[in-house]
Amino acid sequence: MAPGSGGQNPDVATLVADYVLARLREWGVHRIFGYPGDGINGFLGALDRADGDPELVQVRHEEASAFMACGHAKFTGEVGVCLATSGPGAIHLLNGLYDARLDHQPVVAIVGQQKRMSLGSHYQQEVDLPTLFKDVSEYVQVCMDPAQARHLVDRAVRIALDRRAVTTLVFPNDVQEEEAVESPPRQHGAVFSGVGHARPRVLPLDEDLDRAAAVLNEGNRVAILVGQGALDAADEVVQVADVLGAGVAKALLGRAVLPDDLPYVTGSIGLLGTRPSYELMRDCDTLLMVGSSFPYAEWLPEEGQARGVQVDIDGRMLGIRYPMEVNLVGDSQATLQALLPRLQRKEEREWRERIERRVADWRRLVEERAMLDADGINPQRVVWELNRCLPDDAIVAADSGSSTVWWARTLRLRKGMSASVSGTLATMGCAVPYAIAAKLAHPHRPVVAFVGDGAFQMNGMNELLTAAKYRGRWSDPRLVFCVFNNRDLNMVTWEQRALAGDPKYPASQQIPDFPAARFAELVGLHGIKVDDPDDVAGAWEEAFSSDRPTVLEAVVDPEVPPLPPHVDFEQMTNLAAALVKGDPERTNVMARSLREKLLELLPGR
Ligand SMILES: Cc1ncc(C[n+]2csc(CCOP(=O)(O)OP(=O)(O)O)c2C)c(N)n1
Ligand SMILES: [Mg+2]
Repeated sequence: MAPGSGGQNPDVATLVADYVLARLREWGVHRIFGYPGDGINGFLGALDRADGDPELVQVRHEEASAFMACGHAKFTGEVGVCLATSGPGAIHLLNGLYDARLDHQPVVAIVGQQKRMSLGSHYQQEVDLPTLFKDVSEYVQVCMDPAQARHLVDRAVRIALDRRAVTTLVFPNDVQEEEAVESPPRQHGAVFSGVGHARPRVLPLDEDLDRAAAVLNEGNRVAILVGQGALDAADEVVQVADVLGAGVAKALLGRAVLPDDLPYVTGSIGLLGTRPSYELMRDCDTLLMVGSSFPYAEWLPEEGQARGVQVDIDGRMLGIRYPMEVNLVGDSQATLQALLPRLQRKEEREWRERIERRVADWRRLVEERAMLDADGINPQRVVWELNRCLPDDAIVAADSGSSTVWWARTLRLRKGMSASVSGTLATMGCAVPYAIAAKLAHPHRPVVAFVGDGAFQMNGMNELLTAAKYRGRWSDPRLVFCVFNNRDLNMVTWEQRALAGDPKYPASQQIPDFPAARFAELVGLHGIKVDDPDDVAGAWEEAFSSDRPTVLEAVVDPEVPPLPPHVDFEQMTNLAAALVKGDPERTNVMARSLREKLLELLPGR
């Protein structure tokens, strides 16, 4: 349907809302995640008339629609669009929009508003939306005139894509239902915008590439850190790592850049990361950072220890984590391609071999830790068994909690897989909506979500209803929500112990033992509950061969420590203090933490 053709019914005049949808369609938007309200009645009517293009995906809570828009962007590279009514609906969007903003995802939010004539009167559901959305949005505008709609849509989508940012359009409900103006009158003040955005190829200047190459060539022990900005530069990262004899660590959002089976890939970095990543940064003399804004400086080399080169498409993100010697604004792929002919192959391979030995040793340790018994199931075992049967083209999303640690550390990604988390906002509640958005976008790929029981109770269980609502369209039903039932807000419990030196505080930490698998059955999905480690492998097989989306509820031991890869003296002292102060689980905590650490000290390590 051409913009403004008035939908399917020729008797219905083209309204502003119809026009906006048609314009979004021209921009390639075919799915909008949203929830109704009379503030967007005009859009609901228009969506009905649009007859499924764009389709409305109806969620349980507006926050989920923003998470889904963000997840759609993360797993497709396209702009994600969400829709909410005025006042409360708009407010509910915010956390999901901040998730997109902080992880640099292109998302457009469309929100309703009261009629123009009521604004400023303390009217019902009247909220100052431009002010409310100002911080989260790169661009926020209210459509006060039908003639504005065209350039507002064009700018909102283009800015979202170009800046990889959130943009927000506010439509008073009377404007939505006014007759559309496709082409503004040819008079002073009118603007005539167009559709289309092409990603540029951004390359640093030759002299800066030369400087970068000199730093990398002069180094003896090169470490590479990749983030999501390197997702389309996998081959180039491999080649650069090979020439430089370097190891490659991955920030959380860059986990899918390289598979975990390459011998020099040290895996995730940071508190949730691996020991070889920690050692890579500790021992390197040169750091090449590509497409990452990994925030924690204490996991990077010490200032002065290494010379640095950074590549980022966004110049604002350069030199803010480590004082780099050469800061290159550029596409990761094009920039690495341009660097490669300037790099000299390092003939001395001792550094690379050292990294590979550490990686191999770490992988054995991860398996051994996963196989340790526990009270209930060791959560690492759940992920280890998944490694054995995870289909090739799987998409794996994780929530925020201790399961993020197992996702980051124990889950082994192979070529062709995709993965994401709420990397920078680190918000709870993202995994289930991300997974649903991924399945809608890639119905033939298997999708797995790691969800803590706290996150499941917070919002995940509600969105199971959304999965149940749409499951009929998936001929490949492989969508598995793995719920880690530990009756605890475990990540924070451990943070209290190791960072604050406080014992577990049951009033804030313990949560109800909720029957997630039974709940899944109740809403028409498949539910599997496992509490015996020997049943985990079979449970995964069953989940992947089920005829419908499945909740795999694993009853796991909350006292298995999500230990950081390197425990410093202060963390140990804090943990000891927490236990002395009377942690209700001190016996188990002691036992499990010691065993995990002792494994590292076994002869041969
Ligand atoms: C919206 C939000 N609220 C609170 C937090 C702080 N927080 C981070 S992890 C966590 C615990 C999550 O518990 P659960 O989902 O059960 O996972 P677990 O750590 O137990 O595996 C909390 C409360 C957060 N990151 N996001
Ligand atoms: Mg929990």
